[in-house]
Amino acid sequence: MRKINTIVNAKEEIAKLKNLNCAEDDVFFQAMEEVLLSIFPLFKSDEIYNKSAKNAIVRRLITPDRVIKFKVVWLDDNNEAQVNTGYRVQFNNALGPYKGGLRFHPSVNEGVLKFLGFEQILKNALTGLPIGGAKGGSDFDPKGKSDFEVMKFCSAFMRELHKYIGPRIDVPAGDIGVGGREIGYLFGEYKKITSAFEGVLTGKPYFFGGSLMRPEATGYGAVYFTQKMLELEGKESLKEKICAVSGAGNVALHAIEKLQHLGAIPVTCTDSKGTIYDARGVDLPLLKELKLQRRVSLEEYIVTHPEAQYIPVSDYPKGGHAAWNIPCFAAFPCATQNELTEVDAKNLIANGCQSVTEGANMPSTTEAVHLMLNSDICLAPAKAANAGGVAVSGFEMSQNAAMQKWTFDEVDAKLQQTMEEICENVAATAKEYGVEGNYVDGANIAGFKRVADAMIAEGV
Ligand code: NDP
Ligand code: 2IT
Repeated sequence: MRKINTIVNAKEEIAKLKNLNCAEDDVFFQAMEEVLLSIFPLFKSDEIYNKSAKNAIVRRLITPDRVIKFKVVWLDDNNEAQVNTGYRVQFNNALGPYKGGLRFHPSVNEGVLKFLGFEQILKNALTGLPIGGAKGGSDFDPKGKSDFEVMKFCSAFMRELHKYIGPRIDVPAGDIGVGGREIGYLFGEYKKITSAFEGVLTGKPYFFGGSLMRPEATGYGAVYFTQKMLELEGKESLKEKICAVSGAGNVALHAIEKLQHLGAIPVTCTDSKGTIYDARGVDLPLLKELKLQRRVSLEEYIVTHPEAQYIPVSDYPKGGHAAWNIPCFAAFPCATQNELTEVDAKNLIANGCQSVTEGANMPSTTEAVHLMLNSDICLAPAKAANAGGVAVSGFEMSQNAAMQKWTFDEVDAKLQQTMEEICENVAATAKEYGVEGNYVDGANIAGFKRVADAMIAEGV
């Protein structure tokens, strides 16, 4: 039998694994390849992971425990039936109950949710909390729907999903298109069906079991991570520095908020239609009004701020994005996958950017990651830098189980401590495995070690 430490060409091995359960152009393949390229050297250098071969750890890690796919039928405001597809990818529960968000967006398909669920395994492992990895969602588009339609969709979605989840089994939360409103409707339906008031979802509104500062957690956490990384790498702090941020949703708004608390100057934000560049610093109260209350396009920003610039997608640099073309000290991609391309990485490097923090999941393309790792940029990978959201979800599970409510300051302090510990662990792991300063490899190796150790200890 072939021993894993005889692998000489990781790329060859990955090409074989690719055929098992993903298409070459799939985002799942992109996520898997990056992790496997980071961890294969580990098998050569670390005897204990020879155990991985006989336990088929890699093969088991890249294969979800189960992929649940279901039909969701709901009535729109004209009383016409609409049909969507729902999913839950329960990837790995070696470390705890399946845990991860739900995404409602027309681009959702099995490949997208497998990539997100796979990333979630290692992210959740990095938090040090007892949570496994999962992701779910639907191709339903909440945009342009009335509250009532969103409620009816969420109820129909939960009528199927409830069969597969539970506070000790699988605990979904929010992601793109799923915030407090959707979690509230999903929770209400779960409660009606099961009669159980229990912590089956996180990201709940505070007054029925949510944790204070869960909405802020991912964005704040990404900034806490960046502060620590800059300190460890001997770079200047964020104070008074120009920052470019993408997205205008949960993660972006709170990254902007924390950057402003620290005296940094975030000058951009984006949505799917365009980019705002406000050289004086973005007006956060206005942004919150546009995106959280009125749910309108960013173009409206310039109605009250004509001195700011609105750049529609049609005017973006060829193959790139306007936000990454603006000179900045630190960049925070916080919208969606593959929103920072090779063109963008070249622009950031040319403009002297010092750090890129992935608030979104896998926002940088493979080519962009490669360029940034070979530049002066410190790259904070998503599975470490945006783990603050799921960490506070873990705190919400603790509060629900103990029937407790923690204060905002308590949760904030625990979040900051968690992000700093993740950052230090990732940096130390990179150093230990001979890739000092490479936070991508550090995060992949550190996360993998925790999950692999548990899988081996739990047996086949
Ligand atoms: P939201 O739905 O709150 O906001 C998403 C933002 O990204 C919106 O501004 C949206 O613009 C934009 N966006 C979404 N899809 C696209 C696209 N295809 N092209 C361009 N812009 C797009 O989501 P979140 O802020 O919660 O999530 C953002 C990212 O952060 C995602 O990658 C998510 O997986 C990740 N993340 C989220 C966590 C959380 O706790 N919420 C935790 C960890 C990671 P528009 O409104 O025009 O669609
Ligand atoms: O990508 C993510 O980490 C999330 N969307 C949050 C998951 C969670 O369970 O809080």
